[in-house]
Amino acid sequence: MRDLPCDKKATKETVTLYHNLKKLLNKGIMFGHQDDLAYGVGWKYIPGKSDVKEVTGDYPAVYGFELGRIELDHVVNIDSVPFDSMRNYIKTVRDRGAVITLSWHLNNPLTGKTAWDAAEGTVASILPGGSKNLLYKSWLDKVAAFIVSLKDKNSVPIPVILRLFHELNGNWFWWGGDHCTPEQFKQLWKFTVSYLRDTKNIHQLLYAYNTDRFNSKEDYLLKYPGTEWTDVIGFDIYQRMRGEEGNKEFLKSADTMLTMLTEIAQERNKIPALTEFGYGQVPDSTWWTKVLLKALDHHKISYALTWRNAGFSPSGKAEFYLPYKGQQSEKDFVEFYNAPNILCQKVVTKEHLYK
Ligand code: BMA
Repeated sequence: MRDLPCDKKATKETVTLYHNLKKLLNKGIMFGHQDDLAYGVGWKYIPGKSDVKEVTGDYPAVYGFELGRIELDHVVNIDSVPFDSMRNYIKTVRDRGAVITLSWHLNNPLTGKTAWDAAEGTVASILPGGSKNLLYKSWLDKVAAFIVSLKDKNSVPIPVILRLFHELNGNWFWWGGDHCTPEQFKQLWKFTVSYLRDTKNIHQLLYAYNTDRFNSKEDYLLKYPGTEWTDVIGFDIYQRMRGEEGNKEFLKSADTMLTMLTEIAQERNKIPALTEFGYGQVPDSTWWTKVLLKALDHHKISYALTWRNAGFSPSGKAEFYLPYKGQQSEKDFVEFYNAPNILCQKVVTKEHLYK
């Protein structure tokens, strides 16, 4: 039988991307960055600019964008990126032959507050028969409309990896952890995929299931909706502890989880990825090669996506995960970039992932 994504009617380009992502597992790990083209540390909305490009001379191979607030009809997302600009970035990176993944910090449909408002009963309320099911469907309609508007220069739908209900085993989001049963989560997953795929007839999506840190394969799979409902599987991990001890802990944890993840992926014919990671402010000048690369480089995963370079807020708070010009880990990041199995745009463009 032909190996197809979980959408059996996926467009030709989506199926091609799916096969090429698998093929590329033997070549290396694509490097990704959230909101790479929109802003970085000290700048916003400068055409062509990217912190990855500033430091390495090359763009990432994977770009993450975020849908949060689309459900409210806002013109800008949760991180102030206009959806119209996002659409253009996505077209640009498709032209470059790079990979696109979308996340969605959707508000809590039961309380109207943010994604972090983990009110009990939210998941149950949006399942069919629940009081907020209609509202949830109207939100999915808005996501669907945005996705359908993603077309390349030949008007062909752009394939996108949709990373739904991320960090699903953590307790911080309303869909996470103890806030619903495994059964409810699986129902929510299947309902959402089926609504986008079968009701809205969208066929340009690959679906990514992703947890936060996990302890065992059983733990990882507790809420797994099944082979026929996912294409990419991954997890998110952040280094929270600084210094040597923090480095050791991160390396060991990431390495152990990547081993489990790649085994699960092999057993289920899925594409493994490190769907989100970071070490806030990268306060270590050799973290990229001495810690991250050591955790990653012997694992066959599709990509590793680092979170957004939001920069410094007026109050002096900083959020960034990648070096910018002059940041202490800049040189080491270039070394990381030069590692033979770390792939950025120059390599990936030549791979023709959509052809
Ligand atoms: C979080 C932080 C927030 C951001 C949110 C949604 O991890 O980066 O600043 O608003 O993701 O992208």
